[in-house]
Amino acid sequence: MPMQTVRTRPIEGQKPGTSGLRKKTAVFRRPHYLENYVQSTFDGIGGVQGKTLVVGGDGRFFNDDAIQIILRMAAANGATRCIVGQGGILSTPAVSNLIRKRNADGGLILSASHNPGGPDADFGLKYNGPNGGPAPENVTDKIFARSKEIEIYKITASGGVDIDTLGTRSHQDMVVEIVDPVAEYAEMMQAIFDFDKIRGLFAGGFTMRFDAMHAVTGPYAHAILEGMLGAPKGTVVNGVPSPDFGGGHPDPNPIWAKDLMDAMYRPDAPDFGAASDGDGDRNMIVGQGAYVTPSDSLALLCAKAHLAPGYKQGLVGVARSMPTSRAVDRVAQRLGIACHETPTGWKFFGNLLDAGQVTLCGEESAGTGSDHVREKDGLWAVLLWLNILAEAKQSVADLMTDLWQTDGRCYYSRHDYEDVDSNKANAMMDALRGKLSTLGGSAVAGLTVEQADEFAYDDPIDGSRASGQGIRLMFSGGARAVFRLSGTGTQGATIRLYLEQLETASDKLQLQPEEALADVRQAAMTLSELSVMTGRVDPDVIT
Ligand code: G16
Repeated sequence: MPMQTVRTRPIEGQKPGTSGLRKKTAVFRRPHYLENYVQSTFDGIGGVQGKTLVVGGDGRFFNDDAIQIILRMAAANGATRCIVGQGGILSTPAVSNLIRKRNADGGLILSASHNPGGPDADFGLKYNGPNGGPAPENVTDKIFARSKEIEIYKITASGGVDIDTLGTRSHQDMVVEIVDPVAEYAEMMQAIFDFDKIRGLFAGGFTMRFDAMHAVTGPYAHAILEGMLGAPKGTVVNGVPSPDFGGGHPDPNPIWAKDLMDAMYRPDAPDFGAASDGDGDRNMIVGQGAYVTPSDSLALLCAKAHLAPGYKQGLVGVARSMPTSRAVDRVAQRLGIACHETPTGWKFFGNLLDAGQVTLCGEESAGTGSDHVREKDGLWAVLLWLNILAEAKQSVADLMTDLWQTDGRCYYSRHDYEDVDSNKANAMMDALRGKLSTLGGSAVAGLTVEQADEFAYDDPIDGSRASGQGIRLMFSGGARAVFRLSGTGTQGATIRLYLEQLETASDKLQLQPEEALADVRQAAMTLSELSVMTGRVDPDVIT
């Protein structure tokens, strides 16, 4: 068989982070770089001989070329079948669904998520396991270990495979099946939500703007929202995936989805606004003049999910990542269901979902999902909101106000300090870590520290322990500040400061978040000495 075994050498730094390996595109395009990582992944999961893999990406620059390399390497390593999205396109939740539905052995997703794309921007590759979810740490550790000792990789000598035409073909001894990226995902959504009800909502004049941010959800949103649900043409904007996402950051938050925010805060705003990210797993929700934080969105979905057919039996339990606000905890407590707190990273929800202990989960970083797949799912969250809006017949703002009146409001904001010198960022975290045991009882900015610790998680299913998962400062009166270093950046270190303040007084539920969070911010800055240690005063991004 025309197959090459190529001699190679380890390349430093092929360590998967929170969400696979993410680097500058130029790094991925260096000779042997992608090949080394793909071979390390195959070796790290025990080989792909006889296996079926799902392959697809968010359409960013280098997507097509990288897929060709992956297919040639899968064939040379003995894989039986690769299921590939037409044109190389598959959203992350669609990959998760295909892995599960087709009983595949895993999948490779080409994306750097919400990071920008292009020759000078970012690229990424992540491996999802047979449950459809991101590889757990014991697997990513093996991949990293292999990347440090790799000596050869295998690749077929022959040229490309047609990935643009639907149907089945072969590459050497491997079957390549090109599938419609949307069809099976849309079918799943139809089984979870009441499409008739949502169609009725649109037929009654309900208006919406969905911003696909030039990224992967465009085809999905056109087909589902405008095609199946009858939303008027033009509801989906920026709906054609482009290799550099129209030159923007496909990151659904008020900063990068500013056009959508502007549209939703105008007098003629549509009833509902939403956006998704590069690979379709994140979401942003905004009503008329009413931005909903991801943490609040999770709480609202937890409170109302039973209005959608897929969740009409109620929820078994919920989970949130540690830095996510505790709004969902309050709803879960009222409903009498368990609420789990896990480290940042979707992979930590996997065991709880597989064990049937949680139905919904979510993160402050705009990820929300359920047990329907093993990834966060942007369009799913939008459809669940639509189903709730269709049943509740209330506006987004009224739904949120009702929720706050019932459970209190967790004011919340995240401050990001980007591209900080890594040594300085680590020194700041080390210094804060070093004094945690002395902080209890200290008063600062009118708040008293009740507990200061570094979050560690013991997985209740497999007993594994994840430590060093963020520094928490809990204050009297329901305030909390969390410090964490990002695991997804590609340049320097990003310090994330997460601020939260609970408010239950009914006359204080409509404050500006900056006002409600001023004391906890000052306390966090004082205790961490962030400005002195890093030279940074104001954050680069506030969401
Ligand atoms: C990835 C993970 C998310 C996680 C996020 C954290 O998101 O999939 O579960 O919340 O990283 O990012 P950071 O470490 O920068 O705070 P994505 O959407 O980039 O895959």
